[in-house]
Amino acid sequence: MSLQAFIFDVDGTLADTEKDGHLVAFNLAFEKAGLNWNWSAELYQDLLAVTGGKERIRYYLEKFNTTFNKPDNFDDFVAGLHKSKTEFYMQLMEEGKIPLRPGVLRLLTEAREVGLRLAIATTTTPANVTALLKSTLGEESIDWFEVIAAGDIVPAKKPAPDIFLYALEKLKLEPEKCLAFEDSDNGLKASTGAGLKTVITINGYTEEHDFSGADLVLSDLGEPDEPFKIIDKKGKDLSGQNYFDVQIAQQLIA
Ligand code: XBP
Ligand code: MG
Repeated sequence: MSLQAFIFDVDGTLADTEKDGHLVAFNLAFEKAGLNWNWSAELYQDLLAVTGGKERIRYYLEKFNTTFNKPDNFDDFVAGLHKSKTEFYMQLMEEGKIPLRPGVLRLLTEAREVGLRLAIATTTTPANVTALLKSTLGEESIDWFEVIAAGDIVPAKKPAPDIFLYALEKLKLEPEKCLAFEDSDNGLKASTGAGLKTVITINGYTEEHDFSGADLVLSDLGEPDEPFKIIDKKGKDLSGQNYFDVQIAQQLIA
């Protein structure tokens, strides 16, 4: 079988973590630091143009809060704020309120049954990835993924391809033998930049993004009793299909 592995993005792809997870955690960290920054869901849509929490805080100050008097040790200030945000995010994950998106567990299970290798390539921090996996799939699910490529492990975050290239290097696989799953334009630029065919599952923050380079655009991965919506089949014949499975994945790679 030419298809050897799935490489998953996390935020927006495995679970809808942004609005009810990361955004809440950012605002809790700002409040704890005594800052009167409170990012609205609308502002966060603009801020999501920049991946990486530390980079996003800098972007916010550059574009949306230019009057803030930056402290001397600004790098440490941002790093400290982001560390606090990550602690709040992990607490939110432990509360278990953010479920996996439709079809994710089903596809992961099918992939493991047929011997496909699994990897993660995400801009968020490793601690956030394991917190999400623990809260949704249990501790043992961390071992399902041969590679968890996350956050600052690479010099440049998405849309740079670095994180996907890192995952491919660790897998020792050519991109042609893998399929990537993403939710955003930044993520798609990163995966296609690494030579990967890519399935997009959109969400509220990304539905208007440009997915020209994608191989398939879906509402989500679907379930037998909760069919997906095909947003753009990119010329593929998906007649009679109600959910994304390994067989469709193999067609995309063939
Ligand atoms: C999404 C991101 C991350 C999260 C916030 O990552 O861009 O920055 O929004 O997490 P992906 P951090 O879609 O690649 O999973 O604050 O840990 O960066
Ligand atoms: Mg994403």
